Amino acid sequence: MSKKVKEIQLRRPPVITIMGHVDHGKTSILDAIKGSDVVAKEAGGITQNITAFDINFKGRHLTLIDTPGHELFSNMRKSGVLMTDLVLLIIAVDDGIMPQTREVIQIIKDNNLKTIVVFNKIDLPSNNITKIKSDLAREGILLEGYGGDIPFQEVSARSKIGIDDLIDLIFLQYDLLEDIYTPENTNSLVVLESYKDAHVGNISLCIVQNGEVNVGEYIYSLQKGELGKIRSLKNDKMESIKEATESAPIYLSGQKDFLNVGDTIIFSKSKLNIEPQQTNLIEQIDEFNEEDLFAEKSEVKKLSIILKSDTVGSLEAIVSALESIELNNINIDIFKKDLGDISEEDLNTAKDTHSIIIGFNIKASPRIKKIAQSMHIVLMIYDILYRLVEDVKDAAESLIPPEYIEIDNGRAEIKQVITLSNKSIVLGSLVFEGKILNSSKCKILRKDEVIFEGKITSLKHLKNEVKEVATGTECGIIVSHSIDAMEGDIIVSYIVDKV
Ligand SMILES: Nc1nc2c(ncn2[C@@H]2O[C@H](COP(=O)(O)OP(=O)(O)OP(=O)(O)O)[C@@H](O)[C@H]2O)c(=O)[nH]1
Ligand SMILES: [Mg+2]
Repeated sequence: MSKKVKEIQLRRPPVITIMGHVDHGKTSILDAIKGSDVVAKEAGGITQNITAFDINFKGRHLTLIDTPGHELFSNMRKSGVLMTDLVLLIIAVDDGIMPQTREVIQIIKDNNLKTIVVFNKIDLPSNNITKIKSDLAREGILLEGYGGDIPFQEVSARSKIGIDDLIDLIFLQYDLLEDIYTPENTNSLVVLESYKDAHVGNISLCIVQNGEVNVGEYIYSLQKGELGKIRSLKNDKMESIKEATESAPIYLSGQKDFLNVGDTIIFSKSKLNIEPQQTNLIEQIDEFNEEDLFAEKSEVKKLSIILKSDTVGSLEAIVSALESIELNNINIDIFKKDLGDISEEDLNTAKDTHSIIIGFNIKASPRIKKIAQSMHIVLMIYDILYRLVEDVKDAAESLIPPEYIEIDNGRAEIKQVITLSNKSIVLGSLVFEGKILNSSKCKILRKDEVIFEGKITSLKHLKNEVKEVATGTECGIIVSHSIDAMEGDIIVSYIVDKV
């Protein structure tokens, strides 16, 4: 056996990340490879989480990482390539190069990643592969036969055409790689996603980078120092395992703190001395500022939010989406962000800080909902991220005070100022434009200068109180408070309306 062949056989399994624009069929390709049906179980049919699976094909293992294609999840896409050997860039042939295709191409270029372009949905009649290939060349992705050496495969995830050829191509390309990534630290994991389970506590989806990880070993992060001992390990099928080897996707628990996405975790049978370097991503509570409570009175209004989510990755995606909402004079303030279901403590914080509570892929028990109702706290819970973002935007917009404009009804010229025995002043006037409306707002102008602003409290025509008086008609007008009007002044009757 040649040295090269032997070396390849000793290599860890390839880690492959599936990327591309929303709905181009990433999860369907994963399903076709796995023979499962993940897509059918996804809320709204879109992927909102990073997932990883161990695939056994003709006796060889490979790890597949599925990433979301929706524009809101760019952080997750970046963490999806942390440990990748090869990216599958999925392009639906009926759609071509789209914004997130370009985003992925940028990630590929920035990280100098090996790539296989996968043209999906070739079962569809509208098929632009030739054009897409030249479009890709313009984006700097030069395919084999198009001036470059980037391989490609045509598939239909739906009809399962080209799937086995794709897996063969993945192994072929991986075996051709000169160097495969080996981190400096021995015995390490990389964190793809973290979440909190009500029973188990902190759980993280990790890929084993180096070494064999075992239950009971100490774990450390460079950011947080010692994190405790591994209590349990599960494989991608959620079965308990005792150990896992390189490239394996595993669910790790036992860590006393949650692990940041992208963190490198070091594991060791014996205790190590690693001091923490960084503060948490999830701040428990921002510094409390009394003035914040009164921010509503100032020019800038504030929508204060307590955010609860299922995973660190989705929390990051929501925070960056909410931070990018730009509204004049409205400040969206995430007062607290955390993992897990809504608790009584969240309700108390919401009450103290005048916040609303927004949840993503988490629950509020009937008891919590009832308490929230009695405390008049708004709870909004979602399982589709872009709907959450739209609703927060609407909620923030509802804080913007409407703008008002004045609409003139008509104008009259004062012909005579009469003081009655009860000291009321009647302005005998002639309407020369539009209508004067009883009970409307009014202004009195003298040479275009406003000398009075108030309301018409009485409008008479031939001694009768009337609702309105039209152009060319004489009338008697009494206004809301005493004025020093003169013959020749102009009365403007107007209403105020929202823009
Ligand atoms: N005709 C056809 N439809 C496909 C094929 N592959 C996927 N689809 C359909 O395309 C839609 C999107 O597929 P997904 O696999 O959810 O796409 P995705 O890229 O994972 O989407 P996100 O994760 O939300 O970015 C679904 O309705 C699939 O049934 C294919 O080969 N042919
Ligand atoms: Mg998907």
